[in-house]
Amino acid sequence: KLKNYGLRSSPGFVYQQPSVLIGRTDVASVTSWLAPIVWEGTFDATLIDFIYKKQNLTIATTVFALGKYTRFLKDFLESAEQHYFVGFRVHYYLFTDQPEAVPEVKMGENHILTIRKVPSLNRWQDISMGRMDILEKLIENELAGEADYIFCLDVDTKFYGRWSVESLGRLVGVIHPWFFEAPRHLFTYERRPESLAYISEGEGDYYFTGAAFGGSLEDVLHLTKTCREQMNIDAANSIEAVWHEESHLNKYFLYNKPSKLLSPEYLWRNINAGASQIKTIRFSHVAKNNADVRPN
Ligand code: 2GW
Ligand code: MN
Repeated sequence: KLKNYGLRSSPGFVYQQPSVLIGRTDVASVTSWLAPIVWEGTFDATLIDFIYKKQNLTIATTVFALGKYTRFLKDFLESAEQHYFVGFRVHYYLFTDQPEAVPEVKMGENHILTIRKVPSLNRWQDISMGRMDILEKLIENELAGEADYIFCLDVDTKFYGRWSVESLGRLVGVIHPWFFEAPRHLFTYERRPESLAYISEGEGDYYFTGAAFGGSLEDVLHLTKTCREQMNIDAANSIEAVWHEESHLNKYFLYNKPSKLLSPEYLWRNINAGASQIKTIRFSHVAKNNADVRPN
């Protein structure tokens, strides 16, 4: 007679058998340092939800909307409420110079929004790079005991599909939608050795977007602190990396390998453009008229 170790059939509901043999064959779903790369078809949403449900996690999520970028908030927030960590605890921290311009969006169960006023900035590069400093302070001073994971997202974006617990990990990077098929010498890393974001032509793993990254509080604190320090040193040396904090983020990920990577499903470039490997678009940049939203 078989012993059952006092357990009921675990985990107590029926789901498809995971296969040792069958998986995605058109894309890599693991890196050379054995971090998963998340694509449609690599996880069972029902099963992974079940596993994480018991942990009662809170996902802090930051977004910045200064100047004309407040116009993106309505679609960002409304679509997030349709697709982003539905059924899990989410605390959005929205940083803006115009709290009065934040639209009223109905939050789902266990989702809350905190609005923080920040000073307006003239140079857009300072808005983009300044996020690292604000994130560092937020995590350091406020999030301990309040959240378990954090994601930091661009606001000129919209959700179209599920983004949930399958994305959680210690340190999470998202592969940039323009470069996933490119050899590394073509990546838009910072190529001037004078910048601390410098990566030579023969180095690099993937090109990561600055528009979405995350992980545990501890790991993202270290990331934001390091990028902020490196950008300050660059500034003191009168150099600014070609893609600002995105360049420093890529340098950081070269030395601190992400424990999980999200495929370009998690930041696509344009909802109307396709690629055979992209079976579902979860989150995408929205088309923006730069001349219209970028005064300087
Ligand atoms: C204004 C003029 C020009 C560029 C940006 C801005 C601007 C940005 C702004 O007026 N107000 C504002 O709130 N932002 C915030 O910065 C907003 O959250 C936005 O999503 C984020 C990054 O700027 P964005 O979305 O225009 O940059 P992308 O989509 O062209 O960016 C990539 O490269 C950037 C660095 O150059 C960042 O790394 C970004 O995360 C990347 O996606
Ligand atoms: Mn953007």
